[in-house]
Amino acid sequence: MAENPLVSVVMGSDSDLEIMNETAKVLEDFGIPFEIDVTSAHRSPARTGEFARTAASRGIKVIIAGAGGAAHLAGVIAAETTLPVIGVPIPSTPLNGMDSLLAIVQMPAGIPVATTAIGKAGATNAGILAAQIIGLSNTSVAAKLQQLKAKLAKSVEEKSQKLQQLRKRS
Ligand code: RP5
Repeated sequence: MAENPLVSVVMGSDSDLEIMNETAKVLEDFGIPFEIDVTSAHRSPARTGEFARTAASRGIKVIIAGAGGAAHLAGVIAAETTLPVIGVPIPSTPLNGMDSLLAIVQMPAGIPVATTAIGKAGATNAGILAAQIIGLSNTSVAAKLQQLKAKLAKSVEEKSQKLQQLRKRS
């Protein structure tokens, strides 16, 4: 665990870890110190409330919360802090994450939660979005974000060339 984390990654259960590890990988790549833990809106409401109320005073700048099912974790955290909160819908129930997506995205006016896509893509994007927020005041992270854009564009160029070569051969 990083000494002075800037981002806090929490999830409703340890069964969410496989997906939330995608967020951790992104933050590691960006060199952003983060903490990662389990806390549940329903099973440990007191722990979750305490976490949300004290996060800003501990130096946290962004909170990422992944949860599945009736996924209230990101919302109840957002209710208790003025830090930006990003919610990741986890596909952990027979409804495959549609339940989590709607629970996270349909926040009432006044309590915003930035909601990502369901599953691993969403967990990756939560890490990048947190990096974009940190990057507003951190030139090293901002430079890495530019590198990521360049890398993504290059990968499309390569895919395009590969496809044209395949078409020439057929
Ligand atoms: C949610 O319930 C968690 O975020 C998890 O996605 C889901 C199932 O949790 P477990 O029963 O595996 O602990 O609160």
